[in-house]
Amino acid sequence: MHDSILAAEPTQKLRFYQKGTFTVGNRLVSEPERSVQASIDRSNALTCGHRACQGCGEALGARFAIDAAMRATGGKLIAVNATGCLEVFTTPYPETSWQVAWLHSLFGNAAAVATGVAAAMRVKGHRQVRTIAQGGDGGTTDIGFGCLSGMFERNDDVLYICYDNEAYMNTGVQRSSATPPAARTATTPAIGAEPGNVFGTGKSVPKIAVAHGIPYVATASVADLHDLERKVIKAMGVHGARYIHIHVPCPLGWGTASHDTIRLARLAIECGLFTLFEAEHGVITGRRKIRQRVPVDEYLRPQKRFAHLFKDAASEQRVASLQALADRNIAELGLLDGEGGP
Ligand SMILES: Cc1ncc(C[n+]2csc(CCOP(=O)(O)OP(=O)(O)O)c2C)c(N)n1
Ligand code: SF4
Repeated sequence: MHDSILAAEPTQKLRFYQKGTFTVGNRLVSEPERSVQASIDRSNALTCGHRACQGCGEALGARFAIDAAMRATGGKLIAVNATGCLEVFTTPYPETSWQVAWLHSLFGNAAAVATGVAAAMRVKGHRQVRTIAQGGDGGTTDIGFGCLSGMFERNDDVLYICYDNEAYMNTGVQRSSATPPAARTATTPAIGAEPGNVFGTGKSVPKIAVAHGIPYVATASVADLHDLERKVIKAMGVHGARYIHIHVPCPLGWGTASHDTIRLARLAIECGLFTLFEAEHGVITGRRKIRQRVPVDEYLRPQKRFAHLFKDAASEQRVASLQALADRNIAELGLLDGEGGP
């Protein structure tokens, strides 16, 4: 299963409409190409009964990611989880929704704790037991960033997964360094001459991970769960430091309908504000081209965090600035048909 998925990438012949959940699409592809979730043998590492909001992209992304990692490692997996929504909604004491060996670290040290777990497994001779660290964008791009960079720089044998919902959701939607410009959060209110998050701030941790030259970096999205599984399986086939950054819409923090999670994740990609790429040892080796380009306002309008951008004509310039950001992303990776690159 594992090898055949790898052999099938990246040119699996599926139509666009099949790319959402893959529950229907799965029946249309050959057995070896079906997703991990399509198998009755899936591990259900994150099982039912957790307390995520309806339509939580993070819960969906984590279930697919960890099940794929369980498949790739034959269940020999330890997951270290930073503080945040994923930790809180899965483990209200004394309950747990995890069916995988799972540790809660502090908010900012998941990468360091995972490094210790991986070293302990090595020293004890359990080399087949693999380690994952996971956390939200606040835990990853802000408070845990030093530990993460250390883990990359030492090339520790850990896959770190960031679930990027673009703010500190668990504590009431505060801005992180992954919050997009203009977005309203509790700490970037929609008031004043430049409402919402400030333009020209923030950072791209996927790009920073690439700059560390680690064996594998990928971005992924709940818009394409098959691609997400493929990237996790690929990452688990490699040793050393690996990083996957998954875009996960958050209905509560974004002010969106729970049934719109996948649609918004897809629009983020199709407008160019979130890009899908892979890199190995510091070199970009793959990117997902845009299939049906849309202007950024199609993605922004359904979200209450951007509602102030559509109240008056004076905000048009700010939407144009976001469009310019998307255009830059698209140009940087050559995401339109006919453009070159890997
Ligand atoms: C050192 C420390 N500071 C602050 C907190 C409070 N805290 C818990 S979860 C959280 C936000 C988590 O945000 P993020 O990492 O983006 O994950 P999300 O909840 O959005 O998935 C904060 C600030 C903490 N637990 N520890
Ligand atoms: S606040 Fe957002 S990330 Fe947290 S459980 Fe709800 S939808 Fe998921």
